Amino acid sequence: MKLKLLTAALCLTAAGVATGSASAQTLQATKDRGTVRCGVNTGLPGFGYQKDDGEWAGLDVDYCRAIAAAIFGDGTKVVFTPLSAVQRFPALQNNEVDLLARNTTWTMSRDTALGLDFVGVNYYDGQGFMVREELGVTSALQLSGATVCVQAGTTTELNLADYFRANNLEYNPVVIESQADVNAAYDSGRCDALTTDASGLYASRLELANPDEHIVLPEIISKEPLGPAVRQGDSQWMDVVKWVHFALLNAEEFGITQANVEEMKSSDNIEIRRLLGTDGTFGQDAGLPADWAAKAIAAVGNYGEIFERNVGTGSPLGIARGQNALWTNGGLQYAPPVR
Ligand SMILES: N[C@@H](CCC(=O)N[C@@H](CS)C(=O)NCC(=O)O)C(=O)O
Repeated sequence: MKLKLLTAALCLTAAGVATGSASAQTLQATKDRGTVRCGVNTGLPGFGYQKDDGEWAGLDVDYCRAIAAAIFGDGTKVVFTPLSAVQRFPALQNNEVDLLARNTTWTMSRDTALGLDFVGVNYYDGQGFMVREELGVTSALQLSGATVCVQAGTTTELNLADYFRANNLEYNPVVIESQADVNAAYDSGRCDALTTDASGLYASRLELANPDEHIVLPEIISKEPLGPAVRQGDSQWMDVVKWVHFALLNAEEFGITQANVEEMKSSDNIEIRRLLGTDGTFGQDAGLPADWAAKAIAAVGNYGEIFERNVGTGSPLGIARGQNALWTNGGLQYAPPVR
């Protein structure tokens, strides 16, 4: 038990330690190299995973491609580095990747003690539980005495401890480094429950032998705002990653899609023309080509298109927009203007 807690503490605080500021040259280094180095999940369907043909896919993966397209006009100029939960922060701190787009929760300790900067939230999530339906449990509060499978080095592991302690429930955590092994342990019956981000539960369920035999319990026990992160101390690079995120959201708000982005460049709406680079010098001011946003949208579509394709109701994960709807549709996704 002590050892397991130590793993989590290491991951959240001292791992990799290089918490100082980044050399403020990531954009130039990226241009010189000709590729963006993106730290992604080792294999989380819908977010970051390799398809059967080896091609990377997922919502986070599309963010990497959008950034490459904004810089190079070409969304294929990305080197993907798969990282486990424990590996991800040292990889970013040690300059092995230029950003993390890896279902990573924005927390205060990661933003401060770990020397990272989060650029925004590309998926509002929360932690949940999955159990076998035959267990007859309908609430997480009935899990007293349960054995719970959880991945090491995650906020998940820490929230689990908080939740059971706060509710005076006993539990036995089974802490495992790789999510594939977490899923396998749960599937083999080693644990009564599996806990992770709700998005991850949908993905994990797909990988079980009989997905229909498992239910997700109603409690969401934490806030998990997931988003891209960069090294602290390089505001120019942070701006690039941040504004690509905002561009994808603004594109959805303005009805700019992968299919119509070219014609939208001559829209009567000046806000659209500013975003697409046919009015003003917004791209150049960020160290990017004038058509940075147009290229990003042409490569992967707007935020809504990215969401639907990878995790939406028409995808195998079947997730509703919910909190990830635009603010104009009652959701939380909101981007500042290109002005
Ligand atoms: N959002 C949480 C959890 C992130 C996380 O690593 N989740 C697991 C479960 S969904 C995962 O992606 N595992 C895949 C892997 O490490 O291969 C965090 O940032 O700590």
